[in-house]
Amino acid sequence: MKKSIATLAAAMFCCGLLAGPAAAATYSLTYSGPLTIAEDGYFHYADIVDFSLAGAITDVNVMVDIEHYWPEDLDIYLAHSLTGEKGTWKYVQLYNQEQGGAIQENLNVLFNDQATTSITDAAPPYGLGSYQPTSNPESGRSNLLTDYNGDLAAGIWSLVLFDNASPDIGTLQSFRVDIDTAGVPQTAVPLPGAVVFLGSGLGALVGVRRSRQK
Ligand SMILES: [Ca+2]
Ligand SMILES: [Ca+2]
Ligand SMILES: [Ca+2]
Repeated sequence: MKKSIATLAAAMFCCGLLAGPAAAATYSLTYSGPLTIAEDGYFHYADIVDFSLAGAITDVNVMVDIEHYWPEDLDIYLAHSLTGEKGTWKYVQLYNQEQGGAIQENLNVLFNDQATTSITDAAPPYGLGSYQPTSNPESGRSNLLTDYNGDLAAGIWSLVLFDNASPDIGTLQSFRVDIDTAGVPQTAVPLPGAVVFLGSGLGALVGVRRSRQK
């Protein structure tokens, strides 16, 4: 059943590619948890799969709703891939163990490059505010959501979470990705990658799930 859904989604994606230039659009995609962010030494992935999105990205914002007694244990990334294949994932770090202190509980904020303050510089409690992603990403990682601009919006959007310290654990209740797109000419679409994905089906998603972290 799952495989047939994935195949249908991929077919819709393919048809979208063949339909020509896409109109500008705004998408709001939501993942509903709960997803436990265990202290098990592993990254935890919350995936939104949507191959029907059309056009190239002009802006991405991310809302996270996380229950956690000590959010500064957490590293949080947004990751996107058009196909799910190894080596195609683009990561942006949103949050890097920001030193909020004990008074900050939970994390329910919007990450937006156009906000006026980085969450690194904000004083908790953060409330329901909008912040730029961390200004102190892990070495080699981007902290710019604008890095997605120009990429095709379709594919897999994943919130990637890691809890660095015990004993407090948390739960991802939900996250939302807001994506603005503009139309792109048909010649800009990477058809060979899409064909490979169609041939590999759901197995490609499962395989990449284990190996996406570089
Ligand atoms: Ca970190
Ligand atoms: Ca933005
Ligand atoms: Ca912890």
